[in-house]
Amino acid sequence: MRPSVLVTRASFPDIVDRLRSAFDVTDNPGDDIWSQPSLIERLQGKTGAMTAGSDRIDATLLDACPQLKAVCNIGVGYNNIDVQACTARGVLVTNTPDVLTETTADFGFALMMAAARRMTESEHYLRAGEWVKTGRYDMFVGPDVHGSTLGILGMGRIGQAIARRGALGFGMRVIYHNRSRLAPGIESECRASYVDKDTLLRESDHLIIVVPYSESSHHAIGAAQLKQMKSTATLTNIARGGVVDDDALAVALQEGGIAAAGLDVFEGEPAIRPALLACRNVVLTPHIGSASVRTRRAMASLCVDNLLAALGEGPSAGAPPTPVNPQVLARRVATA
Ligand code: 8YV
Repeated sequence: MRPSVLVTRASFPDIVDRLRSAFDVTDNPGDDIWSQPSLIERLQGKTGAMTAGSDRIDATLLDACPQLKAVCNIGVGYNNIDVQACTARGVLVTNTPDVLTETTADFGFALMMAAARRMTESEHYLRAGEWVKTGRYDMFVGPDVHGSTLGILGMGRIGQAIARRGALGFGMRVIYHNRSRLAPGIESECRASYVDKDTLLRESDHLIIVVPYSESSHHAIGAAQLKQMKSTATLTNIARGGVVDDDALAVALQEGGIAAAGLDVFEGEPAIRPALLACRNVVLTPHIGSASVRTRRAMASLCVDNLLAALGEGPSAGAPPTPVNPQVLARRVATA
């Protein structure tokens, strides 16, 4: 009997169709968001799942779906999945790194520039017909991006790609803070200097957050950290909701603690704090950092490759390209 798999979110039908050559596929063409009980129900009898950030895969779900062998997530981040619980039950987890690095760095840079140069705020003004009435020479002045200090919190692949854009394209001084310091060769290639977190907060003209979400990065930027920043600084979050304390950020934006923010991710998204919606000096986008056609297709394709291989199908059968918990594969080989 062919294995059955569940595809939880709609993406590119031609790419998802590749799964149909090997599996019985149940998908979600209407792109409904399923609650966890509904997800559990739909996963009954399924050996694999192609999941996204909106699906919570935890011990409760795994215990209710004992036949599940692979959870293949679209996205480099996988904080929606309890990887330890998966590993303990022999469930392979995969993600989609690398293919989105440059596209997401482009977007982070664009969001930072839009916040600094007040693009959303000034567009609202123009659309409201205010320009003809109240236009002034000094309207919407904001901080420069070129030649300023770019701070990066989290210096993985996307952080490094942002650093290169800042240093090489915009003549910025680039400083970063990360759990571990980069090798000297990578630091010099990115033209980025390692600093402690306090220095990063104090000296950045434009601070971009690219750190993965975990218990230890929860509210890494809260009221105390926002107070350390320059009142002329911008903050951009393209990492995950919850790394920044959105309530504290709304206060800082309203009170002039910082100049502006660019946010692509939110605590509790897709719901957005009303206090943030009320701020004029924030650019808000619906988690689209990786959303170029080519990259979203590449992510879906890598996810399909992972699912095929995880369940022993396709050209790399048994060796999914980007496993998160490869120890599950090693254990499968040892017990085969
Ligand atoms: C995804 C992301 O598009 O890769 C990630 O971790 O946040 C985005 O690139 C999003 O998670 C869609 O599932």
